[in-house]
Amino acid sequence: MAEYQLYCFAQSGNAYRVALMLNLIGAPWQPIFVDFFKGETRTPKFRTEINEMGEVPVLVHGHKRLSQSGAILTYLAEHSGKFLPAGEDERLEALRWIIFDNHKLNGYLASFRFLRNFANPKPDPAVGEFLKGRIRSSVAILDQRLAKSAFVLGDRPTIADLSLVAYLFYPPEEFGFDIAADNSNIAAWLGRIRDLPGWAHPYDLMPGHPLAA
Ligand SMILES: N[C@@H](CCC(=O)N[C@@H](CS)C(=O)NCC(=O)O)C(=O)O
Repeated sequence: MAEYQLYCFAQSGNAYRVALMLNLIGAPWQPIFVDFFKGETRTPKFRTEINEMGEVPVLVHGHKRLSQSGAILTYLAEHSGKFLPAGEDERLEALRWIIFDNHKLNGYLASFRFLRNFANPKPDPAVGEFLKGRIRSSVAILDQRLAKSAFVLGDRPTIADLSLVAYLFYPPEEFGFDIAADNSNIAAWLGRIRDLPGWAHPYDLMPGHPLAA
């Protein structure tokens, strides 16, 4: 059994944040596949034994069991000393971006991608249009931020970056638009993250891709 276990599945950008961080810090970890598309996160067993919130990612480290990628990234940064915001100002700045990301950027992007690729029945197109508008606005905010510095908090990557990349390495065809092609600062930033030793694509890092028919 590896030191860290991560409940995850390949299509989850929320879980990818944590899988990527574990890889980047060189932690010994193993994925535990969660069959989200068969409803595993909704089962009483998952909710009583794994996570009462009914979500992945869940990280197990010894006696600790953590959910919410923002909390997990914080835990890993504090334990490894890597991707750690320095001092109170940076800590709060990272938290501010992680909350913005969870709510307004990847929160909407994840919902949009789910509805477009996996929902059955398909939603009213107006829902997709609403989400697209919200995504466009949040992506522009991130792109502007990245015009000022190489990474979100400055010249080195932190957990704020690892949160914000959540769904941005998934194939553009899954979204029907290409965020990197349309936003040059985001494209350059994704390139810098891709160059970090230990980077891997979500579909190579977590189990469950391609989806079984
Ligand atoms: N804010 C959470 C979001 C987690 C989340 O929504 N996970 C999805 C998978 S990508 C999930 O497990 N959803 C289960 C469900 O909706 O039933 C985080 O960052 O960890």
